[in-house]
Amino acid sequence: MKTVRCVLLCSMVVAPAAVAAAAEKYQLHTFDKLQLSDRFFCEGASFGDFNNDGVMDIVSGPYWYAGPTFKQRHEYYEPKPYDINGYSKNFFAYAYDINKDGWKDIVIIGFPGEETYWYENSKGAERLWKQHLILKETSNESPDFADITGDRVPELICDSGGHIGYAEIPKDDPTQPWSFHNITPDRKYQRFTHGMGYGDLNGDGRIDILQKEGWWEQPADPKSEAWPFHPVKFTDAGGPDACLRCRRRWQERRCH
Ligand SMILES: [Ca+2]
Ligand SMILES: [Ca+2]
Ligand SMILES: [Ca+2]
Ligand SMILES: [Ca+2]
Repeated sequence: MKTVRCVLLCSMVVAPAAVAAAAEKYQLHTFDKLQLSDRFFCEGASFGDFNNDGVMDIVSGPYWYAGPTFKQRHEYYEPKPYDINGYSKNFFAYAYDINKDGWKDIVIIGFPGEETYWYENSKGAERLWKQHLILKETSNESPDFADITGDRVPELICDSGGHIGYAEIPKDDPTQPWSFHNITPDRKYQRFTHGMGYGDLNGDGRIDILQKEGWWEQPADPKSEAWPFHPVKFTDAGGPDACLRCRRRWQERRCH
């Protein structure tokens, strides 16, 4: 009991000094909250300079909001709000100049397993942006739009047709659907497959793809359909497609 009392007393004495030291070392940063809309249009949002004024704007759902106030919104596709108790068809947004005309376009990955489109910037004209199909099936719940081939141009990274792979922007005509390159055999990956990431896991300068049960090593030619697989048990979360995010839901048998 004496030992316990001593520890408690010491803690009481030391704690104020420790707090003071932490206060000197760390600074509290605060953020302003800005509500763009009171309707449900999308799961994700992003940012980019869509009117070329040098100020970042926000894209959220069917609108982009002009910075720095983000009060003026512009439709770039027909707005359609969704039931907040369900899901939208707009899961991820990215800003990138797909057709290299100097104006940032918008890539929208829809509901898992469905189409991905890009919207061609109207270059200042107040009208809906032209929609172009990228891929008919973008599966996995963690797709991404990032450069994995090392040419500083992003690819759509996802599952499609049961494989993991990527789709590049067509060099000759980006308005045409993009080709999907498999990097894995058909392992029946499906729309709600969870957990996919990328990074250079072996330090050879080439970006690899990882998932729950291992990682796929990018070979010298990324278009090879046989990226070597290295099994690693990154997690023992239950279920064939489970990730930590929905481990609890899986245990409750409510996960996909
Ligand atoms: Ca802007
Ligand atoms: Ca463009
Ligand atoms: Ca690339
Ligand atoms: Ca690598």
